[in-house]
Amino acid sequence: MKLYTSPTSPYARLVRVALVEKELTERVEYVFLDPWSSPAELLAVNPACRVPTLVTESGEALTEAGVIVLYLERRYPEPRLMARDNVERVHAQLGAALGCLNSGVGVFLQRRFAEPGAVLETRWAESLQRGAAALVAAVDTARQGDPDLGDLAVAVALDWLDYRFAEEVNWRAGAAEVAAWVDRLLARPAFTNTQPPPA
Ligand SMILES: N[C@@H](CCC(=O)N[C@@H](CS)C(=O)NCC(=O)O)C(=O)O
Repeated sequence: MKLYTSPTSPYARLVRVALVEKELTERVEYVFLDPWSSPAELLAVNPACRVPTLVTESGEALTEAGVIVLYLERRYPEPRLMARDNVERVHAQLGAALGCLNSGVGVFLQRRFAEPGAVLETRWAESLQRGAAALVAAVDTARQGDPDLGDLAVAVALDWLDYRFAEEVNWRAGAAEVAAWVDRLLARPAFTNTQPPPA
């Protein structure tokens, strides 16, 4: 497989984390690039020019982080990142984490490219706060066993909030147990090996 990725994309990080947890890294060639510079190599496999893009062993180009991690779970089922009993919760957490990232990345991009206080910046900043609170509220810190895809997605999203919005989205306040739970996940090699460079 070939993964087009970048050091800072939280979407790409989710795929990279899943690849480590599924013990697949030896089967992947990682191509780090800046999607914003429209590299021909990325455009050739993804017309939207976004990371993550995964080219499978059979040569199919897969886009969208959620699609890619669910594909990995289906194609390479062991070790499992989704127990049959948890299918609904895992999908709910995966969607909530990606939705929260969409709001956050939207705010980040509005601030970079749009006028200050643009309507979409305000709308997405509000949904970012709600999304972060919902992610924190949905964590079950008492659940035993290895983290699954839902847990990994939540941890990627909350860690990205610390990376880009530490002042503005203080999800750790009043959530000591969830913060400790996230920090335990962040100590796993899947996370330490995929940490973004200093902001
Ligand atoms: N919905 C996509 C979002 C991916 C995305 O927005 N990636 C960003 C980096 S964080 C990117 O490549 N942006 C380049 C562009 O949109 O031109 C997913 O879930 O994978």
